[in-house]
Amino acid sequence: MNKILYLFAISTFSLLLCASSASAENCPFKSFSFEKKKASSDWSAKKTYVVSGNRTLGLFNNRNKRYPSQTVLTIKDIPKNSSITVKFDMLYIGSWDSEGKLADRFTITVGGGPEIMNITKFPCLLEDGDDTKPVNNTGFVKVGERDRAYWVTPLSFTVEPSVITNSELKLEFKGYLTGRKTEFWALDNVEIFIN
Ligand SMILES: [Ca+2]
Ligand SMILES: [Ca+2]
Repeated sequence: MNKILYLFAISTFSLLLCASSASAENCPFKSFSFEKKKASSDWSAKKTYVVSGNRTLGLFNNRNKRYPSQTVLTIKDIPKNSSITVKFDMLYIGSWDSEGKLADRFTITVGGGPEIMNITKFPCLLEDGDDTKPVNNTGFVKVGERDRAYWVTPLSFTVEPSVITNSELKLEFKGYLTGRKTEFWALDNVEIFIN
């Protein structure tokens, strides 16, 4: 079976699975796996990057002009009075710091308004602070000249209907990094569920 047919068969199969499941809860309203070079217009920053053979949305770094510092996801046509749940894989690339002078931060906000997530603890552990000796990392990815360790963490959050206006929601994903060349982030497998 050629690749396109195979992919078609898989997606048809998952559609059937969704249609036949007793509750619609398991079927995402929208999902993004970023398998093309550019993400869809739902995203403000569209560049993708291959990490261990898999395309992700990124890379991002707020201190390095070669990379965007944030991306905004616009979700339209949200049914009235519904909350939405967003699940995604967060890729922490490099030596993110949970404390000290070099501490980093990652936030998700509703279009200039309320903060949904404010992450200050990261899984990026290094033996003896040596970034060639990462602990429990998912893998390595080449960024520029260097192979950097990365850690994937599944994250999720729910947005209440009170902050959704005119059936539309803008979610801003942003990192506040101290490292210009040593710390990056990317997103993958974003799924949006209507509750
Ligand atoms: Ca992907
Ligand atoms: Ca840092």
